[in-house]
Amino acid sequence: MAKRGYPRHDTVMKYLTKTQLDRFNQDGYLVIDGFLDPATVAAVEADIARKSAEASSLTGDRGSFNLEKVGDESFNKNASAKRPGMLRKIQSAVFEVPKVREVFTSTAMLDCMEDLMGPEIYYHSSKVMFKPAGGGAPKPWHQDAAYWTQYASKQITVWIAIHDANAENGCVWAIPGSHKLGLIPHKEVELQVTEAQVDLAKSIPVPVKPGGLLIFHSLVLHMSHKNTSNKDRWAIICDYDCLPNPVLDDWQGRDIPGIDERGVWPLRQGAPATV
Ligand SMILES: O=C(O)CCC(=O)C(=O)O
Repeated sequence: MAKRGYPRHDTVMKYLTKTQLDRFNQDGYLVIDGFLDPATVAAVEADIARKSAEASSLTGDRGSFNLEKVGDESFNKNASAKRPGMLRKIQSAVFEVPKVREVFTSTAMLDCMEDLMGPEIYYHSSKVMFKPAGGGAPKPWHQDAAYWTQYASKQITVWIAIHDANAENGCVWAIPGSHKLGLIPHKEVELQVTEAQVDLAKSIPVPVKPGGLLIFHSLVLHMSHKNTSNKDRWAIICDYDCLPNPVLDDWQGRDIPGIDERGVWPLRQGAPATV
């Protein structure tokens, strides 16, 4: 029996190559081009646009909608001024945007996650992350595990580019191998680490083409810059867990299909295939 958790090398791979798995273990992240075909990317984009239209007259956060804030500090949750109708996030995206749910619960996606996490896969949280042209806010250096300290740091995040994400419009930057550093202390305001805590010389941009995946370990240090270009940068993000921890954010006792009475949403509960 493979042990619960990841990585595993003793089982048949369902989606990834051994080289990709080794790369993930070494760097703590992995890019896979062309996971979604252009038609699927277009369908997801249209469904996000449909949902976003509901937020067009908002002047403050409501429900799953988070608006961009004014100024470079707009990632700071204590900054009050909002940019009316300009979305930063749709939280709980798999429950709000059906095409996002289809992508993140697809067989190919779960096969890929199984190669990284083992045969037990649980949903953890999800969002659409907008970085609008002409000022979409930066996201400072952080490790996602800092948000989830009540759980073992075994989550893996899948970040999918809906638009071309490059250094001009605020792609993700990462520090290869930083998942081996353990959890670094984060500041309280919009959890982040200071640049003095990061070996910036090792940071590299991680551009991703539309439909491509960026998969990262919850301890990898990463950030993204402000979008000063004239091109929007949208991404869809899902966090998976290999332990049966309750769904984050979304559940709160609501009756959501798929989520059991513990607040846990098992996505796959298979026996490992042995070589
Ligand atoms: O999409 C981005 O710009 C950054 C996202 C990110 O850092 C995160 O979701 O943890």
